[in-house]
Amino acid sequence: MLRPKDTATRERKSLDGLWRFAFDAGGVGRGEEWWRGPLADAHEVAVPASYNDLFADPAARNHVGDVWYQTVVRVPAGWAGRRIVLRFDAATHRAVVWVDDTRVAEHEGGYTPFEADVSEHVAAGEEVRVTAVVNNELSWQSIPPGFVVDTEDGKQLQYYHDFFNYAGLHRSVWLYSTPVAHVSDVTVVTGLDGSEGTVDYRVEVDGGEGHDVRVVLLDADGTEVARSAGASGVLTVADVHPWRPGEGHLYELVVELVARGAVVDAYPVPVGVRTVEVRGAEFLINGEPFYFTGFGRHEDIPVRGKGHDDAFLVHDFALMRWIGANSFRTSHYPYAEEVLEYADRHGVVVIDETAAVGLNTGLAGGIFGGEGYPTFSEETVNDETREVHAQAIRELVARDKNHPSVVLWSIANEPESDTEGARNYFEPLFTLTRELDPSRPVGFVNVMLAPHGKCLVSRFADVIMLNRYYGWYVNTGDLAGAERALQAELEAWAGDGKPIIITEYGADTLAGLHAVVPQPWTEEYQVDYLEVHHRVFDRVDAVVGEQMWNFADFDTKPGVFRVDGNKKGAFTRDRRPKAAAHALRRRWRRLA
Ligand code: GCB
Repeated sequence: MLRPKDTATRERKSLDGLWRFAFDAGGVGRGEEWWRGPLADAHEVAVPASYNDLFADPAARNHVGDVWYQTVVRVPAGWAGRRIVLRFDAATHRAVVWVDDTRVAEHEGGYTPFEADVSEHVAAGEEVRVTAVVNNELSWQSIPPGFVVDTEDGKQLQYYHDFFNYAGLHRSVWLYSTPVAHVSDVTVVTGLDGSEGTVDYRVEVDGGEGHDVRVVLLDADGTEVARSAGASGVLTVADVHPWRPGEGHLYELVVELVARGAVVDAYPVPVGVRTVEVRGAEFLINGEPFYFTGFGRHEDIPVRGKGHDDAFLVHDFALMRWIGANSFRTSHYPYAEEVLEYADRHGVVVIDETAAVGLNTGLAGGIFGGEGYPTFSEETVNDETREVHAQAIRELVARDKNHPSVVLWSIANEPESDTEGARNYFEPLFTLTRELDPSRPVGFVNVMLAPHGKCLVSRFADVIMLNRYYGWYVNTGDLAGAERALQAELEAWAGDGKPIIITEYGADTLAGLHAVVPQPWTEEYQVDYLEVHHRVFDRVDAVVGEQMWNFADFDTKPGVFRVDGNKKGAFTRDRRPKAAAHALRRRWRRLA
């Protein structure tokens, strides 16, 4: 799905800012058709942002159910006769949208965009009312899964993942226009052969029967390096300047739709020419072994919650650069497209993950009302869930396929993976991901509960991704024992002959807490814990990466294991370094 852009033939208008907003605690808005007029008793709310922490009100933070967003927008007068599209970059976890009284869109899944052609429902120069009902409930058939419990105090939400269920319009909303005949999709796959680069392209067109497609590849300074005609083809670039980790060199593929010699539509796609390959136990970028350093992260900041924020975007990348990180994982959902575009431009390597987190009742089972649920069953995660999961993968690949920064798909985080149910659930999802994108390796992130020899899903993966907490959840306070256990397990995985990325290892640490003897939660313990892990990684050749958990402290639901959230950050939630940040910086700058 193409991101809205201003081009010679296209225009976009941001709908970001303050919107009218109403909680629908009784769940009556759909029946009462609240979209038909101005929302009554409305608050004002910021878009983009999670609504949860804006109001200093526990009922707002913990609301479960529908909320209503509304704004009025004037359609630019110059858009007469054009195709007009309303686009939401994200609505967490699902939404229905109306333009005035007409229902125009519905979308499931909180972290991928959706849009509606509203040309027939709006008039250039006139105002329209845009209303969205956004719902934050999780079920066994949502990705991520969870369930709603009815209590005396109203609905409560339970889920198996370790971050707060922030909700709302987390990313920008756009009204944009294109010509009626327009470019509707572009796919690029790049190759390298010595000093020659190739750009395999495929263009899809809507409403342009009889029109021609032509493409021009420009270098960063605007010089033309290749051109071609036709909806698909291969461009070759002599003396190519590859995209590589640390250096985000980008070309621009300008796609034009042409009728009778005139350009009808133009759309530019940034292109990084690079290759990705798994060979034996190595992960190769441009044919060279790559070692991942960096983090699992979250989209999580004070007040805005999961709302995208460009200031934090720039600052977080600055901190990753400061610390010597060359990569991160979009744990545990697709991040804002702004983040991937930034990574493209700055040569930061990304493991791109779906929102399939918490498909594992073993991780928190029993805590919820004393009831244990099986993860995979007719009543819990089932075939219908798998179809929702498959759709989440389709939407992720459709959105992110052209980003050179994305080198590996992660289709789930820490699902149950040691049962036949898991094996049957996941095998077709691996097949699907490879069909959608044969150019990138595919994996999932394995949980400690399914170690080597027990996991039945890792056989489908090109890369082994492991989250390990020796010295924290097990061997707590016993780093010598942790070192032995980690070494033994990694050696077993190395026997599979695939590359291993440690996608999580970490220890909760309260900034400012110190001790002279090793004490969990102190800054010293976090440093020692990391050192032990690094020693082991250095001894196991198949380990091709380390992504510490987490970049920064982040918010979670309340719990006896959580002190104002998860404290495993190298940085605090307001991005101040703990001692571990300095230790990581020394190591990663040396490795670089
Ligand atoms: C994990 C999860 C992550 C948690 C982390 C922790 O394995 O993947 O979402 O936050 O452990 O800190 O427990």
